[in-house]
Parts: sequence; C-alpha cells; structure tokens
Amino acid sequence: MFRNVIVRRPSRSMIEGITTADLGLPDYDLALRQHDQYIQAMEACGAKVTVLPAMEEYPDSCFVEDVAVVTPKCAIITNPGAPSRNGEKAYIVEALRAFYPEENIEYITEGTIEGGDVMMVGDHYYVGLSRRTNEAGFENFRRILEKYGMTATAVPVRGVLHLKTGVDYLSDNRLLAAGEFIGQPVFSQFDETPIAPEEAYAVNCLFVNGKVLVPAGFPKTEKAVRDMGYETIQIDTSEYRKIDGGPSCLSLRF
Ligand code: CIR
Repeated sequence: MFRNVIVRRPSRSMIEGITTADLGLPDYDLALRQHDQYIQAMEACGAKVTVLPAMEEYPDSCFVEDVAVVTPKCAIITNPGAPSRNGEKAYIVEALRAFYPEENIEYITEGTIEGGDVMMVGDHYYVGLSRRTNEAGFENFRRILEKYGMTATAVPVRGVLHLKTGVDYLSDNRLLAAGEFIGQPVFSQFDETPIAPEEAYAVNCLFVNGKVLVPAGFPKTEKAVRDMGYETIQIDTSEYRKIDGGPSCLSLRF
C-alpha cells in the first residue's frame, strides 16, 4: 500500500526540459491542469499527496521520480546522469526527511543512476543500464539495498530513455512490455502483456493501491489493463510527453 506520494509542480521553464520527442513545446497552463488531475487521481487511490513547489532553475524538476528511490525500508537519493538535472537531488532530501529517519536516507556516491531506471517488484529492483544510469551507479545502489535485505538485477536499456519508458510492473506478477523489452529472458517469470508499437508511450502505466493510472489516448492499453481486472484512471500527460515524461516520472510513491 502506498500511503504517501510526493510530486513537484512543473515550472514555466519546463519548455526547456530535455527532450527527444519532437512533439512541440509544452503548454504550461495545460501542464498545470494535468498536474492537478494527476494529484486528484493519486488521492482517489487513497494516497496523501505532498506537493513541492516548482523550481524554475531546473526545467525537468517536476519529474521527481528520477532523484530518489523510495523503498519501505530506506530512501535512496540518486545521482542523476543528466548534468542539467544533477542539482535537483539536493532538494528532494528535505522533503524526504519528513518521512524517513536520517539513518535511513542513503546517497549514491559512485556512478550515476536515475529513478526512472528503477523498477520495484516487492523486495527486488530491476535497474536499467541506460544513458543516465551506469554500472558504478547500479553497483552502489545494489550495495545499499543489500544492507536492508533487498536485491537488484541490472537490465541493459538501448533504445529508450529509462527502463520504465519500456517496461512496467503492475502487481500480481503482471508486467507490461514494449519494444526491446518484449520477450526479454530477464523478465520471463512474469505474465507479460506486450504493448502495441503505436501505443508504446502507454507502457508507462502506474499501479497505485489496486488501481492503474493509464495515459489518456491509448485505448488498446487501457482495455488490456482493464481486462486484467484493474480499475483504470485515465490521466492526460500530453504536455509531459513532449519532454519525454510519463505518469511514473511525476511522483515518488511509498
Ligand atoms: C529528462 O530527460 O530527464 C526529462 N525530460 C524526462 C524525465 C522522465 N523521467 C522518467 O521517465 N522517470
């Protein structure tokens, strides 16, 4: 059960966020409305939402998922591989101090890692080795988890930004996979649902307390998730998609 969710309001500077999407510039006012709806969806899932203020100096700072990995036993402050985002990590610590005792806040000090590359499945974490997360970062992360009795597996990421841009764990052994992750041996123990190529963006759904947030506008994926027995909540993340962001990137859940 996730009791808490942390989000950060998007900044006007989000139009300068890092992107590969070629979908045009985000509309800030629409992004704010979509953020309001995201918060409401989280509340509808029974989570208490902490809303952090926008940070203009960091265009991508609404994507709080990348700067920390929050587990039931500890919070791990990451070391973002994107230079323009690295400074964001200092600001998430303060917010997490309200939820974790100081001794359970850990820091990545070697290599780089971003939370978008970390997929939690119970006490086990799959970590994408991507343009943002390297071997040294993974190894540092794995050693921290080990201290708390948790484990990790590295997964190569080739064609997408982060691991969770291409694969998503829901619950009850169910996995959504797109593109390069379809049929990957490393995930062979899961009940895998392949996502259609034209809906690949929607693989980044978000399981929250029994419900699943699904990006709006991807009917095949929404139906597939509903057919698994989940109640779905469609959320429009069109303005975040323009800077390579999806539902999971916008929050920390614990
Ligand atoms: C970035 O390139 O860092 C942002 N424009 C998008 C971050 C998306 N985060 C995520 O998938 N966890």
